Amino acid sequence: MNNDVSSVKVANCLTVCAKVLIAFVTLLVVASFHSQATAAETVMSDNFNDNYANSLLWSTTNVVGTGPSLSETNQKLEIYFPSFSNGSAFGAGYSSVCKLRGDFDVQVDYELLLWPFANGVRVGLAAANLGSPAAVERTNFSANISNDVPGWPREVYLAHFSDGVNGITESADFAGKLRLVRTGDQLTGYYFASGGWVPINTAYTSTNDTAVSLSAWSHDNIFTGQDVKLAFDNFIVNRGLAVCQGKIAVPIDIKPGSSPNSINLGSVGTVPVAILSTASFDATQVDPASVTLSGAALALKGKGTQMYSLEDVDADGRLDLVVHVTTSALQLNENDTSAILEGRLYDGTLVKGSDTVRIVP
Ligand SMILES: [Ca+2]
Ligand SMILES: [Ca+2]
Ligand SMILES: [Ca+2]
Ligand SMILES: [Ca+2]
Repeated sequence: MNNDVSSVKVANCLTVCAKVLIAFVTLLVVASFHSQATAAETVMSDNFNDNYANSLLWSTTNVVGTGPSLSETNQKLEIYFPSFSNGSAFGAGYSSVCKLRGDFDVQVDYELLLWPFANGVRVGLAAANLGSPAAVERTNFSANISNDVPGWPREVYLAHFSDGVNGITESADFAGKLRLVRTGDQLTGYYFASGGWVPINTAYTSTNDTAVSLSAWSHDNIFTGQDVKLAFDNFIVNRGLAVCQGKIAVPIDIKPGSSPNSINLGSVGTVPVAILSTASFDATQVDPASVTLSGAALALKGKGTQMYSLEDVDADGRLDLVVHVTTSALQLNENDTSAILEGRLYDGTLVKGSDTVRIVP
């Protein structure tokens, strides 16, 4: 079903909830700018299996109000609301350090681990910087019915976009998947059922670069004071271009096709490095003359020609840019385990990528 919520009281509550959500998500994003990201995957993913908060991917200090906590544990991102949790808004979550540019497609698994009926906690996958709500949720309207959308089922999926809360669909799921897709200026939310994605709603959205958050939240007037615990897992950016601190994160492959990427700093040759094209990124738009790898510029052939070529090194049907940099110019030492590529597109946009290296004598 696809319903406009018509009750004024409901609308007011949802408006407040929207403002609180935006404020909460904004807080998460502001926190993310303090992170010192140096590299990130072009298409981000995280299975949380290392039980360690990776500060290159996520802002990790996102707890609002009294009570809620989050931890990467049991190979998931777990969020816990003890019964005493309180605040006008309270919650916890992760927010991506990098932002997504243009069309994107992200999904995440969720699991409701401690979940009393109608406890008042919302669980959402959201885009944070679109200027209006952009969340797809497995939400739990409160048993305090008069404070929380009377007349609707308590356990639901919904999309909360620029057109308000829509697509409220009753659900008994204690585990499932949420997905958010931006195509042009349209945002669509989905949940997963019976082996397929079910669209919840589509609405107009901003095309701004946006961080993505995984979070859960509630409010004093709707939280029922019971322990609640849930988890996110298997976050995947299926499609998208990640922009990290103003630079497009590009996938690179030092010594294309070979691994480990052994480099002898004393050698007189060049090191090939490929900037790979993806569904969202065209490496042929990188200006070869702008590229450096750990400070080393392109090597020159006779007659001063820069050494680069366009070839499909990973056989995915897309041309990649392969450049050769002068080995002796690499600003690396024997303890380094990664090298950073920087450059510009022909339109001036900055790009950055990194790959592992093994320095050999
Ligand atoms: Ca996992
Ligand atoms: Ca981790
Ligand atoms: Ca390689
Ligand atoms: Ca390719």
